Amino acid sequence: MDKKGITKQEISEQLKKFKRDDMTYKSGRILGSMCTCPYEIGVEAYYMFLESNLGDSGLFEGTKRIEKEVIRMLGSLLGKKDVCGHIITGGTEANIMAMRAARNSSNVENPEIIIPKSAHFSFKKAADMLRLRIREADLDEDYRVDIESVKKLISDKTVAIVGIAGTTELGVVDPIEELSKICIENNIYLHVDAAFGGFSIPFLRDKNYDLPNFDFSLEGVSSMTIDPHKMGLAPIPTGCILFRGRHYLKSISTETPYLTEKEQSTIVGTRTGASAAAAWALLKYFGREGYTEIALKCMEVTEFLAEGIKKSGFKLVREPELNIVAFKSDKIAIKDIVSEIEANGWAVSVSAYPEAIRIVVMPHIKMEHAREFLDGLNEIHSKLTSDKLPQDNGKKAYLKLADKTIQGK
Ligand code: 0PR
Repeated sequence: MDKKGITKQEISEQLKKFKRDDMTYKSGRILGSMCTCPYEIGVEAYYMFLESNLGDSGLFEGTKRIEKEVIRMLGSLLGKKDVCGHIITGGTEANIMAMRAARNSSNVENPEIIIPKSAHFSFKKAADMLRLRIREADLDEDYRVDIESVKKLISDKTVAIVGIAGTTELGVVDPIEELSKICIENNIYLHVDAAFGGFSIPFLRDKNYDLPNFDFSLEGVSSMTIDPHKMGLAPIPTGCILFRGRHYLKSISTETPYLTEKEQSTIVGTRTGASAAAAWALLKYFGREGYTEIALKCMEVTEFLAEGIKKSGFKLVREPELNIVAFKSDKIAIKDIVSEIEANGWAVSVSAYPEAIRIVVMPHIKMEHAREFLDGLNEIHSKLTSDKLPQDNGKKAYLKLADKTIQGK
């Protein structure tokens, strides 16, 4: 640290320099992220509650009430008004809390959890911290968890089964109804990771999208992760864990003798109340109708991208179920496609299983971005395979080249 401080203006100038090297969601160029531009009203609410600490909530009774209201609103969105839970840092903390509750309320030696092969890596972190053995269930041909594989892995050491409502890599929804039945029959804790899908599946179901039930209305579901900082448009960090009953929270609580509250169930101690305020503001502002519109727009762009990708000569891994499109090629290596896409200024990500280029169609990706991306993709396909482009795409590619030349002058 320097001995003397610098001026506000110098600070601002220096920070701007750092910021220049960051990508922005607004540019529409970030295609591989589950986060997006935090919506204005959420940011304003966040600022209002910057000093509020839910880790010592007796000092912040108002924020505590906000958190309770958010939990109730998200509970009712996910099939049960009287759930309990917390606004936390994100999906990772939520999944760790859920696995901890499952383990602590089971009292089993050498506990095991059954997770789909498609589960987010946060379960590996949880297993490592909590000393749980992971049993990975296979996926079916649609990349959903295979129910027979789950059944085979159940033993007297199983403390939890995990289902995913919107997988990280492909946005697929597991058959939670079947998992719920299995968990009821075998008296096993069921956690549903809806970090990504929680803020879109209910709305798309309202609009008759063919998506299965996945929430607390299924009796076997013990807990759910839902992340307002993904499709909820909240600033980072805003995650949420919901439990069916208070006893689960109790099973992971620690005594906190000198605080205004005598016990704490979250992993994080000092915990911002700003996230809860942002989530509250957004839920109230958008309401069910507003979020439905957002989810539908994302699906519209997703479907447009999926069709365009098929026409460009690349192959979809599967038809998108939520707003993620994954594609590959039989002829070209993924890394070669990615480096061309990156050279065009886009940031995509690559899924591990199956290996494919993955586009998460978040609200910052508009039709115009999708169009520009597809134009580039057509060119990439023709360049890497030397296949002829269809007539109209060829024209667009030519116009784009001409445009570049003019700009270069
Ligand atoms: N559960 C699911 C289903 C997820 O997809 C994720 C994150 C998590 C849990 C963990 O959530 P947190 O990251 O909030 O702890 N999925 C994204 C991923 O790993 C997160 C992400 C977000 C990645 C933004 C990149 C990025 O730019 O792919």
